[in-house]
Amino acid sequence: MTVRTELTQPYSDQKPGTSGLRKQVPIFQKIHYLENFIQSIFDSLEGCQGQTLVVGGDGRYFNRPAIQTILKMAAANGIGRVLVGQSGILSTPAVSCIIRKYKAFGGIVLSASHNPGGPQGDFGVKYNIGNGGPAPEKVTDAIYDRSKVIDQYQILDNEDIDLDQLGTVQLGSMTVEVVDSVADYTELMESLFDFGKIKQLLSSGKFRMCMDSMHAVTGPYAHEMFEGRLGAPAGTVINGKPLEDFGGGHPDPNLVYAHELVEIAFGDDAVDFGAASDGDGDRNMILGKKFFVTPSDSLAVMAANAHLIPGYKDGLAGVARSMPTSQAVDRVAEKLGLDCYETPTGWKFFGNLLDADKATLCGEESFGTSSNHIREKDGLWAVLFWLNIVAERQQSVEEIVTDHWKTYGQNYYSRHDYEGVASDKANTLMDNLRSALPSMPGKKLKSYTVEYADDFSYTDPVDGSTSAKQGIRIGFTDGSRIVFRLSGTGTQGATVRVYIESYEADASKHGVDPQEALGELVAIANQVAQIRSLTGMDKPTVIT
Ligand code: VG1
Ligand code: CO
Repeated sequence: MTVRTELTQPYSDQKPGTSGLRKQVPIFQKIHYLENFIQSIFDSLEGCQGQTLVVGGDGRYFNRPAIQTILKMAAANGIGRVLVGQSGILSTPAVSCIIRKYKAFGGIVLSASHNPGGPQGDFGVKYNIGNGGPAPEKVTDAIYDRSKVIDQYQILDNEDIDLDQLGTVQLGSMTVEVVDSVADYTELMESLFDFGKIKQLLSSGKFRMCMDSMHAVTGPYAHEMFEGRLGAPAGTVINGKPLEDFGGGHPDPNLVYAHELVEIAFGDDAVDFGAASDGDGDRNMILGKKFFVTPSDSLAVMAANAHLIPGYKDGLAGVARSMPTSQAVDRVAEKLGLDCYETPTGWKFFGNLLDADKATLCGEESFGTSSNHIREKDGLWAVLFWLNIVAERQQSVEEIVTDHWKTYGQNYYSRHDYEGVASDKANTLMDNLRSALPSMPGKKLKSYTVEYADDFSYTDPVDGSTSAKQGIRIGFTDGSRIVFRLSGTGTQGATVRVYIESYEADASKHGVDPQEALGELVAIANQVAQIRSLTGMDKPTVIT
């Protein structure tokens, strides 16, 4: 077995986005494309020689060959040991869990999350650091800088290893341990939640749930957890077999793409509780019987009820949300006397707050919530959190949420996505907004008055690093907001995201359709950003 040095030429488009490098599969299959990026990671890591890495992915097309390449390159680059999930499968939260549990140096997650998979679908590579979380910007910037000048990479000439067989094999001087994909993660969940109580609920015969794994990575985890340990009847988990193309679906847990679950939770014989997770298992959607929980509300309800959960019974250090996420959790924090942090979009910005114990719970409007148990968002954790709340309170999901609104008021919230917009048009839209910002404060737009208008800039309270241009915010005197930003996870053209929020304290006005409640603000968003004329679209492609 010899280490081979391959000469290569740099690609100019390997800048990681909101969550790693995401490209269409044929791009990753271009000569040396994957290898260049992986070598750029190794070249940017100081002190990784002899250390342990964790490697796994969501099982999508190209997962297996990519893992074989990464293992041979890790061995050639002097990595001491790699823990790889059986059959190449590890959910994003499981990678984070395993990095932390075994004190690994870092990990490589192979996923394009909620983007479709298959030979013409998307693939992605993300590097996570030793705390188990996505690499911060200074690391991803270093990787990108390296990728622009890379001229060679190292790889071991060796046969592929058997990823399906649990156990240890040698790859040159590096040890590869093929580990059980679900065991460590399941053990962590059992340490946080009252499995006994949840089991009573799920096996009582009086409470029916449906978990839609969308043919993505959480299938094996969900089968083991809900039908295995928690006594839910077989069939509780649907679409539980991970497929390379997710069965042709779009593994994004929202009301549009998780339509099978939506029919089960909103149909004539509706279940009491529905949940879905995304391609790599870090997102979640929570449904009650004919009731949708807005992700921003989900975070707020979790914060308000955390004391009911064994893992959080001693209280929270603080909470954090991404800037576009609704301010529902801020109201809970205020009442409970907790610090509340506002970060840019992307889980990497929560890492320092969690490490410094400034925040315990974090969340994003994009169906992502998690806590300090790992350093990624965590789909099944959120499902268990909700089940534990339901088991404790013995109330329905709808009752829990409407009670919450009575106490804290309701933050009406919606996100409108305009996908597949030409990049120059999307940039013009943002530039126009930016230049209009100084003239906005004090302006009257329909019945609203602008209080502030800015481009969000974040200074990390722990390491002092700043991240500018993180989204345009227009805030109104009554607390309503409109936020505009461009997606950093897409692979074709640009996606304009518009986030709209208003606050309603009066309980008699709660529970209205958000599109109706937010109608005037939506019209204002269209007007100030000239969305129709610039994108040529008269309505969003996805509304969540
Ligand atoms: C989107 C979401 C963001 C999330 C990111 C990664 O990013 O808005 O909240 O953290 O996806 O999630 P963007 O830049 O497209 O808006 V995942 O589950 O794709 O890793
Ligand atoms: Co994801």
